[in-house]
Amino acid sequence: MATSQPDNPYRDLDEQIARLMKCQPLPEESVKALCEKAKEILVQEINVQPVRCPVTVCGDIHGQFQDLLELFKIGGNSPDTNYLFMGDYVDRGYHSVETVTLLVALKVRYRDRITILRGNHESRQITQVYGFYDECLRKYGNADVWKYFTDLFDYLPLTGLVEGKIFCLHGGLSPTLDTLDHIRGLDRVQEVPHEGPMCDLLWSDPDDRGGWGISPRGAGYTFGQDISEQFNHTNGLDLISRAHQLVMEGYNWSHDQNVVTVFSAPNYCYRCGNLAAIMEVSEGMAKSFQKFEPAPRRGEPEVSRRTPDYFL
Ligand SMILES: [Mn+2]
Repeated sequence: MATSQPDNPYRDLDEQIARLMKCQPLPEESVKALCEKAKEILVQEINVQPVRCPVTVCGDIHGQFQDLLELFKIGGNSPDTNYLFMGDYVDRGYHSVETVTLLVALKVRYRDRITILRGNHESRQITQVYGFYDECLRKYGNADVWKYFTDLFDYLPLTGLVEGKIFCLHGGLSPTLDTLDHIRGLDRVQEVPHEGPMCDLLWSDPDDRGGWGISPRGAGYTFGQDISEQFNHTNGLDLISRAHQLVMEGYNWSHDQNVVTVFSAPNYCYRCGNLAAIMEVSEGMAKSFQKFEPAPRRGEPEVSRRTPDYFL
């Protein structure tokens, strides 16, 4: 009897990942199957998904696929490096399809090595305005792939918790959520609502003013240092790590180091001139930041894109 190599049960998925790493979209049927598998995994995760260190925490990507490859060059490849992504994979950039497909494929392949949270752009309504819907139509000729992904987005966890100490989420705090247990109790499997606790987690921003404020974005709130300090104290946290805002150096401490903003899309929208960053959390929970510049681009149009209105 001939000895044969045992079949790699992940052969197809590994081939898909290799293809995606070359920025080639998958066939529609593969995306459908991938989203079904991802849904089975994500439904088992909870609203405050526990994450172990060491882990590298990343902010907005926004379809900047070449810059995501640059991120992996700086931070290490998945699964050699554990990753926690804080949302906003799609919209704005030219490669939302390849970006979100790759991250979802990595999640399916290495579920314990990568955590993908929901951002305010992982939404049916927002993606119809800011690019992902149009990109799906352009690349697939119909909206099915957009529907597979936006149905999957409903299952993404809202927040992650690194070793019980670093609370990670896309936007910020909510006046209706005092404790992590409140967040654990939310029913998250739905489109991002226009208001309320789930909306706030994905839309809010820290502010220099104390207390709660009206957000200029039209969704979520602004919250002051007093709010962050109280939340961290109540929940035994060291730090709130969040994304959602362009910061020119790629990361930015605020609220006396109770809050850090991490933004991982360099030269955002191919025009903002900012650095990107990732936050590495070591085995001993030490934090260090790696900054990076945009990947060199070839053959992509140097057009000016609409400036994101809600950053103003
Ligand atoms: Mn955002």
